[in-house]
Amino acid sequence: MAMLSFEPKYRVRGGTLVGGDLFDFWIGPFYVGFFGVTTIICALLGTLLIIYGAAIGPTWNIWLISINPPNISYKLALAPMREGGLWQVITILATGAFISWALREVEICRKLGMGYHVPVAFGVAVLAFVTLNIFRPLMLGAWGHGFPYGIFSHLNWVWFTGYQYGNFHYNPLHMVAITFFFTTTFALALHGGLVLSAINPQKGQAVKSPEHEDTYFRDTIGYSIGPLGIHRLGLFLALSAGFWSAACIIISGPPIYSGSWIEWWEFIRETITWGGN
Ligand code: 07D
Repeated sequence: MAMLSFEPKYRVRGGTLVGGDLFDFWIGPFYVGFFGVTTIICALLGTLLIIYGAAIGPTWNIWLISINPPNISYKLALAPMREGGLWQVITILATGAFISWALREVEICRKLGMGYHVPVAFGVAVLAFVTLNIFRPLMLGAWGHGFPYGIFSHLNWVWFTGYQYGNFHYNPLHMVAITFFFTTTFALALHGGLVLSAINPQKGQAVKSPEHEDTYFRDTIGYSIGPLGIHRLGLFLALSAGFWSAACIIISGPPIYSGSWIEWWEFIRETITWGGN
């Protein structure tokens, strides 16, 4: 069925999680839904507050605008608006927008009778965000441990937080996360290259099928994971990248580990004895 005739057939009511029929309609190509409305409200309010924060701040330079979390001395209390309160409200609104967006994706999945793979995937990105700016600050006892909302300022936060633990490259779970990130891009490059090579052959040649793609990899490395398998692998690699990122930052700080990641590896020398030494 061609895409344009498919859409009206499947744009049917139902499958909503809350609100029944209330926002169960489309505006042009966009499904609205209860969670579409909550996404718009949170995102608009959050964006306006960021603009307000920029307006009361010292600069309009886009690279330098920064909405900072409260000072550590505020611990887990609410701070005055100009001293980190804005950051706290924006964090709540950002989280509200992300969760609303994920739930809107769930409603669309339900309407189409699809699996929940897309919202689950987006959920892992959201997990990384809430780990950085909600779970970890809660564990460390101050909102001041969250990262600031600014282009250069968040880079400075990563730099500063990284060196607080000696050298972040030595964080074992940071290693795992980076390995998954790099493997994800490698797998997608191979997959994208393979699909384009089959679907977009030289002028005058017939478009090739997945059988050709499978045979290409069997001929090269003796194994093909297959058309479904590559997408399962891709999802696994990408979700693992996000998951281990969240894990690598949550273990950086009390109550888990607050020393230098370089020295952490000393445990090998301390726990393993080599031939009686
Ligand atoms: C948070 C994005 C979620 C997105 C969502 C959707 C918006 C914007 C706007 C709220 C997590 C939309 C969002 C529309 C919202 C507002 C206003 C993803 C998120 C919800 N590192 N490092 C990582 C590498 C070094 C350090 C992750 C590489 C140094 C610290 C990843 C290198 C030092 C932290 C990664 C490298 C250091 C990280 C990030 C190389 C610094 C983290 C990916 C080659 C001296 C962060 C969970 C991610 C982390 C993180 C990669 C180097 C420090 C694995 C490749 C040695 C402190 N680093 N790093 O998942 O784990 O982000 O975050 O050198 O906190 Mg690192």
